[in-house]
This record gives sequence, C-alpha cells and structure tokens, in this order.
Amino acid sequence: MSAKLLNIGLVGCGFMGRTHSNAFAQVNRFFDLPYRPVLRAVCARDAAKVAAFAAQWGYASTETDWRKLVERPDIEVVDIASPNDTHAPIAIAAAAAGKMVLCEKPLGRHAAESARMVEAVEKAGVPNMVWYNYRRVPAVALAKQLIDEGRLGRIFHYRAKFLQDWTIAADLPQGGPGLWRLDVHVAGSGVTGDLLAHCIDTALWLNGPIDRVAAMTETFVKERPHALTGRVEAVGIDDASAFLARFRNGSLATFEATRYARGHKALYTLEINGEHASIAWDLHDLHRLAWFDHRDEGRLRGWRSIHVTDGDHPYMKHWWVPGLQIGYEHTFIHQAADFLAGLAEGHVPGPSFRDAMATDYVTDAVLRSARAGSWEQVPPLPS
Ligand code: SOE
Repeated sequence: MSAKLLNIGLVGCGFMGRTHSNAFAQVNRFFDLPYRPVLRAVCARDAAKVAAFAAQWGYASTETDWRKLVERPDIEVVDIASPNDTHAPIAIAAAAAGKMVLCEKPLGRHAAESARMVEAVEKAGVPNMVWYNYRRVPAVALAKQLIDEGRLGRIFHYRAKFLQDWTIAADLPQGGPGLWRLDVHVAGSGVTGDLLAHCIDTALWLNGPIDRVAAMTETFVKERPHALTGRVEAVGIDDASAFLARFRNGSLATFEATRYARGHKALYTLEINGEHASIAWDLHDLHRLAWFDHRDEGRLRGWRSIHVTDGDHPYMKHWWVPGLQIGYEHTFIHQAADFLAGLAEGHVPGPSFRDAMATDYVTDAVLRSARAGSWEQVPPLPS
C-alpha cells in the first residue's frame, strides 16, 4: 500500500514521549497502513534536552513553546505526552487550530477539565484518541473478544489492582521533570488518576459502565521537599486508593492501586468471574491469558495459561512466528496502527477523548467518595 504522509508534532520528551516516538517509527514496518507518520517536530521547554531527543529519535525540528508547535501549518497531528496540567491547554488549542489530537492518560486532571477538552475536539470535529495502551495488549484484546462472544455468561465479579513501590522513601522530593506525578497541582491526583485510571479504562471497555463507588485513599508521606521551590510542602496526592464498585450489568468489583507495595514495580492484574468461565491477566506476564471454563469435561477442567502469540490472536499476525512473544512497547505500536487505519476508514477507534472522560468521571467519584466516606454515584456522560 502506498501510504500518505502524516506530520506529527510531539509535546514532551520523557518516558511517554519515547513510547510514542518508538510507535510512530515502527508502525509501518509491521502494519500495512494507509498513512505513514513523519516525525516532523518535537517540543519541550528545555532546549538542550529537546535537541538531544530530536537527534535520538529522528525528529526534523524542535520547538520550546507548544503554542508555536500547535500553530505550525506543517503539523497535522499534535501528540501530547507532557505532564497532566498541560493536556487541556494544548489539546484545546490544537483542536481550535484544526489539528488531530492524541493525548496521554489521564485526559484531564479532573472531569471538568476533560469536559472542556471533549467539547474542543468535538466542536472542531478533529480525530482524537487517548493512549490507554493496555487495551492493546494482545492478551487483554483476546479477553475482550471472549467476553463479547458471551463465553463468560453473566459477569459476577471484576477485580483489578495496580501496585508499585517507587515513592516509599520519605525524602523523595515532589515536583520537577521526573517527579511531577507527586505534585497534585500538576498531576491532579495520585495513584487514582495515574494507575487506577488504567484499571478503570480497561474495566469500562471490558465490562461496561460503573454506577456507584465507595472508596478510601491515603497519603502516607504528608510532606515532601518540592524540587522546584526548594521548600518542604504538604503532599496533595493520594499514595494509595482502593474502591468498591457496582457495574451497571450487576457485577461487583474491587479496585486497588498503590505506590507503597514493596516488591511490586508495575503489577497490573485483573480477574473477571462469569457464570461459565473466568479470565485473569497480569502485566508482569503480559503475553499470557489465564482462562478457566466450567463447561470443559470435568476430569480435564482447570485453569489454562494461553500463550497469546499465535497468528489468530489479536495483533499477533503482524509480528514474528507463533510462540515468540512481544512486550510493552508494542501496545503503543498497536494503538498507532489502529489510529492510522481508523483515519482512512473515517472512524478512529477508542479510547476517544469522550471515552477517557468516562474514566475521569469514575476517578472523580472515587476521590469524592474517599473525602465524604460515602457511596458516590458516577454521573452519566452528557450527550
Ligand atoms: C507510573 O509509574 C507509570 O509510569 C504510569 O504513569 C503509567 O501510565 C503506567 O503505565 C506505568 O506506571
């Protein structure tokens, strides 16, 4: 297929800037697509850092002010991989300039911010997508197929957790390039918006809307030096967050996230128990899907560990040969592939800004519930 060129302008050159750049660079090598991303410009405040990033990843030019990037006539897609407090202004300006907008998760720092972003992209009619990358793990995509085929029957339970341990040290500063996730003004919230948001996005996708939540949060380290001001300041983020939920389909759920689970680096796990079958998945072993089917012959019944590497598994025909697994970075490549294929078909697949706002409605309700100590309703999305 001869692919049409699509000029990308990336904002942010941290960890996520790398995952996105790698996806744009690799996607046409493995997927036959109607569009080919061109790494036209990358933008970050630090001129030396952005120049080094551009050289490393092959961006043709650099900017140090995102407003300049957004105004550039040669940029067609603005891809936002900068800290959470920059998502809304950049996305709204990019949409107003008629650009397609891709944005890292969470969409906004809270649902009201997300609502302004949704309004901007929908008013401008520009394609939009949020990088909730775990939807595109082949094993998670296989879980989605099995659920949609009705193989689990009625769903009783949904269980998810995302455990990390990198902020336990009490002298770790908050704020600044590496640690903005600890600064509530920049991040919006702690693990609720950073980690539970992933669990919620996957859950809404796999199991439908959540109606009500009852949550508790904790900030274990109450004060930290701020990397930018040099002062010791109150910590405003939640270090740990757990909630009960009722899904609209009648199933019950538990969700938990923390950065204080010593020994766990990025343990995102989910389990779904249905009338006929159960599914379990674990990010540390991401190419496997655990499956139990009660309808199997009794003597042989048991948990199967499906090695999701075969050509008929989601995305896998684009990679190596059966039995050879892929990893984390491929989830971003899959998302870029789906975006580019969707553009040509006139329908970009989710999660759209609107889908991601639904996640922010849940995280807002979680934080409200933790403050109030009561069950909170998750409001329906406005049309
Ligand atoms: C936090 O450590 C973090 O990098 C999140 O921000 C990402 O979204 C998650 O995928 C891995 O952990």
